[in-house]
Amino acid sequence: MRALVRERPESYPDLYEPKGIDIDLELARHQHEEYIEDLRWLGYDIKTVPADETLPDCVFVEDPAIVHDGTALIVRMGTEWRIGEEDEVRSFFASTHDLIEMEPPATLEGGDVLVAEDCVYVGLSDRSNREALPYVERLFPERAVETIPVDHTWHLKTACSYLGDGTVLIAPGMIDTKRFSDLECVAVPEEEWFAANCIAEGDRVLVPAAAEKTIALLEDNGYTVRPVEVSEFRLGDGSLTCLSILY
Ligand code: CIR
Repeated sequence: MRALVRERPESYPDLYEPKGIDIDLELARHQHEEYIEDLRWLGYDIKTVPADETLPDCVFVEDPAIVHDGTALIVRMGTEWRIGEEDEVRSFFASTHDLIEMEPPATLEGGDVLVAEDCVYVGLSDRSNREALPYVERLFPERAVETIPVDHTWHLKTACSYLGDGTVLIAPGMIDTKRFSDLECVAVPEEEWFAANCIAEGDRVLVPAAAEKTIALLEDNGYTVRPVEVSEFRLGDGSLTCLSILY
């Protein structure tokens, strides 16, 4: 099992400073290093691509590619300031994976793709559109592809994540859970909506450290939980899955 992460650029705070959001770059560096250790604890070998200072959000490497079974789908990002992030990721996978390149008018971001055993759920959001669906079907020929409207948050996986074994963790009220027809939904407490984005591997799960109730909930459900400090990435509208491509 491998995880691709991307170094955090020094320019990361530049997008947020004008909005009055103060990101502590040194703390972000520390949290990113800890996050990498946490992925190792889950069993992942870590691969790293360098940052691009002209792309402040490039640390959120989940979004520019979706990787499955020896193939990397290189997306067209739906966010103008993030276009270009896919180049380094494409170069990384080019020597080891088949590549599928997305053409206009399709747009998709990895945060809108939730992969379960039998079905792939694609969030239709400001970032990802219906024209992207044939690409997802090509990447996952053995699975059904379903859509879920994303109206209340940025990406589908801002509001849910797959825990494995037919279970999805969800933030209540942020997505239509009826769409997960064959999955069991476990809801995080409403005030801990940000904890719906977790990373699970077997019975181990990474959970945002600030989500005390969710940590207790998952422990009660038999998981071994590792709390992860991601405050500086939450300030940039990211969470746990956003910081890696698991493949
Ligand atoms: C963005 O708005 O695109 C970034 N600031 C955050 C991306 C987080 N990625 C994700 O949820 N998959």
